[in-house]
Amino acid sequence: QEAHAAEMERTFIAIKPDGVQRGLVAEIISRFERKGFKLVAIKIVVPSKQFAQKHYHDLKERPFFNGLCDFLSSGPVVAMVWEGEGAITYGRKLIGATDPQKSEPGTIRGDLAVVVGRNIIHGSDGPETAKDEINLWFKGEELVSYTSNAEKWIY
Ligand code: RTP
Repeated sequence: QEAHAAEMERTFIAIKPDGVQRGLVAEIISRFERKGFKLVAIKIVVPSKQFAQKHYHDLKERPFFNGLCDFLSSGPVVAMVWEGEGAITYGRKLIGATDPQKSEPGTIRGDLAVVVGRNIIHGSDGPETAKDEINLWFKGEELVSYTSNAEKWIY
């Protein structure tokens, strides 16, 4: 039981300030929940600019880095960890392409966002970043292991 939970794939998902301000928290959580992923951590925080810079450190050479960090630290962010088979890759699929003009209808960004600078959600892009981002945003004890009965029916 415990070992199984420890091996299960986890991804870091954040609803950015625009998603929170627009009242899309429940809509976004619902999509991950209905898919069959398991919510193992959640909190609402206003990240400092320094924290945003840490989160986006891979993008520090990009021209939009400063504006992006200002934006992420401009208001409340809902930080979450979702668990399940393929949670990282499929989470990205649920989210859709980075630029909402290119994300398919049916995806979170395709259905709910319009421009790349206000694309409402973040999701880890691979196993290494998922681990780093979960460690950056959460303490170990904030992750909750529990058995979901639904796992008997949804894989
Ligand atoms: P995310 O990490 O937020 O899920 O986004 P991503 O991997 O799909 O895209 P990435 O290239 O890592 O960019 C991270 C975030 O930077 C903002 N961005 N702005 N041209 C621009 O103004 C621009 N390009 C990217 C977006 O908010 C993107 O999600």
